[in-house]
Amino acid sequence: MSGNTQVADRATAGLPQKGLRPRVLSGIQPTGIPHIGNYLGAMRHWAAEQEQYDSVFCVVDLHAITVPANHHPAELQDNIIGMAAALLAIGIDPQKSVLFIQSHIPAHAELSWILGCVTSLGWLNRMHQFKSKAGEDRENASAGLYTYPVLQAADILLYDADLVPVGDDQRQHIELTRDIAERFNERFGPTFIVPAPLIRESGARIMALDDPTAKMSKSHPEGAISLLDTPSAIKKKFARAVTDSERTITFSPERKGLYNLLTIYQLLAGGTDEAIEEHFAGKGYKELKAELTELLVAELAPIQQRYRDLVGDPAHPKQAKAALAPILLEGAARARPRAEATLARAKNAMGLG
Ligand code: AQP
Repeated sequence: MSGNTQVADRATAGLPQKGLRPRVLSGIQPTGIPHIGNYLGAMRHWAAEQEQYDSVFCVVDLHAITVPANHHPAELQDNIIGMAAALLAIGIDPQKSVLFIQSHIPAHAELSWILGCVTSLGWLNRMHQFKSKAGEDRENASAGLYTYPVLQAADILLYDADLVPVGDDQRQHIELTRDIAERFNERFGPTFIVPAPLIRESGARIMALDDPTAKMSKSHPEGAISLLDTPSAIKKKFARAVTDSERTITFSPERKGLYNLLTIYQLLAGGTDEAIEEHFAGKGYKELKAELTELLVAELAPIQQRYRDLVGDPAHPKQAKAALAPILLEGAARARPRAEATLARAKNAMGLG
C-alpha cells in the first residue's frame, strides 16, 4: 500500500487530511520487560522507521489488566514506566513520534464500547489469542480478555492509522480491525481508515528458546531473552536453547530450534541464507551459540545503558516515574486531539450525543 493511495482514500472518504507520510500505530503491553521477539519482530522496525512513517506509539496498559492472575497493581505501575523507558531506550524519539500511555486517553475505552456494538460474537469466538490465553478454564477468563481485540481495534482506528507494524501473532487481530472498520463504514458512512498489517518476512515470529514450537513470550520468561538480560544470562540461555542431533548448520524450517537461532543470527548479523550457511560450514552449535551471544550482547549494550540512564536506580521506581512523566504527558497531549476528533466523527455518524 502506498502513502498516496491512502491520502487519495482519505479525500474520497471526506476524512481529515494528514501529512503525506503513512501513519502507523504500534502498541505494546506493559506485562514485563520486552524480549528479543518483541524487539526483532516489531520494536526495532518501529524505531528505524520513524522518519518514513508518521508514528504513534502506545503503552497499552488497559490490555495488560485483561488477565487478572497476572495483574498486580504496584507491579503494573512499574511495568508501565519500564515499558515507556524501554521504548525510549530502543530509540523511539518523542520529538519525532507520539509516545503515550493508553489509559491517559479515555477515548480508547469509549470507542471500544462503540465498536463492540458493531462486532459479531462469531468474530470474537474465532480469535486464537483468546483461546490460548484463556486456556482450559474459559468460563473464568475475563470479559476484557474476550473483547481485547475490540479495544485493540479502537487503539488503531482512533489515530487513522494506515499501517500497523506487528509480529505474526497479531495478524488475526488486525484482520478483525479491518472487518470492524469496514462494517462500521458500510453502516454509518465513511468514518475510519481501514488499516493494513505490516508484518516482516523474517523475525515476525521468534520462537521460545526452550520450546521452538511456541512463540517467545513475556509470560514465559524461561524461553525468552529479555532486553535487559546480562551477558552471562544471554550466554546461558543460548547455551541451553533446544536444537537437534544433526551436525550441519542449514536454514531448514523443519529443524525448528536451529531455524529459530539462525533467524535471530541473520536479523543481527545480516547476510543471505547461503552466506550464513557457508560461514558455519564445518562448525557446530557451540560456535553458532557463541557468535549469537556476542552479537546480541553488542546489540543490547547501548539499549541497556540508555535504559539505566532513564530509570536510574531500579530500587527507586518513583524517580523513574517523575523523570518520564513530562514526556508521557506531552505525548498524551499530542495524541488526545487526534483521538477525540475520530471519536466525535464516529459518534456523530452513529447519531450519538
Ligand atoms: N515471539 C515474537 N516474535 C515476533 N514478534 C513478537 N511480538 C510478540 N511476541 C513476538 C510482537 O511484539 C509486539 C508487542 O507485543 P505485546 O507485548 O503487545 O503483546 P504479545 O504479542 O502478547 O507479546 P508477548 O511477549 O507474548 O506478551 P504476553 O506474554 O504478555 O502476552 C507486537 O507487535 C507483537 O506482535
